[in-house]
Amino acid sequence: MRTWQDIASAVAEGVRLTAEDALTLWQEAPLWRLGELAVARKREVSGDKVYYNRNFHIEPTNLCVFNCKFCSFRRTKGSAEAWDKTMEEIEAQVREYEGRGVTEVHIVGGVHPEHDIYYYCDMIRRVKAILPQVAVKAFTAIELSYMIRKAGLTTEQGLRLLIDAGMEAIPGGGAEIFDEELRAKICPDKGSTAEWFDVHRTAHRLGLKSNATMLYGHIESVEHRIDHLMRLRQLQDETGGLNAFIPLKYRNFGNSMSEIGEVSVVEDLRTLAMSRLILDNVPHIKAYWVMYGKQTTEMALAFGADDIDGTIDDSTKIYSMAGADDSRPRMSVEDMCAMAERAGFRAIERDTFYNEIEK
Ligand code: V47
Repeated sequence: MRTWQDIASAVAEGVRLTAEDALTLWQEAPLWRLGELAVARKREVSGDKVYYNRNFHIEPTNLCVFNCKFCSFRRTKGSAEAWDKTMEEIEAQVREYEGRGVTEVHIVGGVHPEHDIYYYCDMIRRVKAILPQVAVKAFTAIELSYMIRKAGLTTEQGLRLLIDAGMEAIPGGGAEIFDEELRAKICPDKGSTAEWFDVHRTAHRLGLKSNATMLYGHIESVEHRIDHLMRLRQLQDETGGLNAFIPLKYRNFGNSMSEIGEVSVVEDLRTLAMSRLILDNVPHIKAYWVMYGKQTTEMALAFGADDIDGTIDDSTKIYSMAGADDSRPRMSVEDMCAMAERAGFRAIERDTFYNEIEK
């Protein structure tokens, strides 16, 4: 077995990590060295830039046919905390962003038992009618797979309908952890790993870009995380369709795995750095500030992240319901620029496709 020092030197020269070497590096290299290697890799891709965007989320419903053990967001029908927004409510939310320079709307929610793919196509059309210049990044692979199968369509047919309605990119959610045995424990009834890959692979073939996530810090081991990242690296070798990878730290408030606790910030930084090093073919590693909180996000920039997500404007509840620092997450452009500068980088506004926005 090679030492972590040998592996680090090889990585610095651009050698691709094997699963075995990744494990040694992850477990044995000191934190500062992982940061050094990951930032050097980040610089090859995005120089001294750190990306952010002006975005908001629509969470149409928190009713869900699935019952994932880590989820703090889901409510059952009849609960006082359940919601299922009407189209008029969604349109009213979207109208608030007219003329405000927003470039992306992220639409994700529970997998509703009744709404079908035609309902979601209508939703996208209504959003685009109000904000035509805004990119619609919509629905996790699990929501997509469910609505497409329920309509009796193939993945390609379903995605084509949504693309015709105006869907332009797919967010990374629903990936959780790809290992099938673990998935059966933390989200037994949820759409499978195979479904997640089928949706993303088909989307890439149709020319859509997508993101990928990994839910970590629960019952998985470092080996499971490496397996997850290797499967994504393989997909990216095949299709090149992934824009960004987003490690999502399990937050333990208000769900049925709360007794597990949360991993340390040091573990977050190791996971970010190792994601950057293993995923040598995915251009962007996103430190999602809503989930990490602002302080860890700033530190993440010293561990290979080059994207912090966006302004959000208090439009998502998934993380505040799971115990994240900000109960009403919003960040100004000035604060995002200041954060990037303090970390020694230059903040660049981007659109969904990482085109830079001219000032
Ligand atoms: O798939 C749910 C995660 C994801 C918890 O693509 C939890 O740009 C931690 O995917 N603790 C949805 N995580 C969010 C998501 C996302 C977020 C921001 C940007 C993008 C992007 C995608 O949230 C779910 C699940 O993995 N999640 N509950 C929890 N208690």
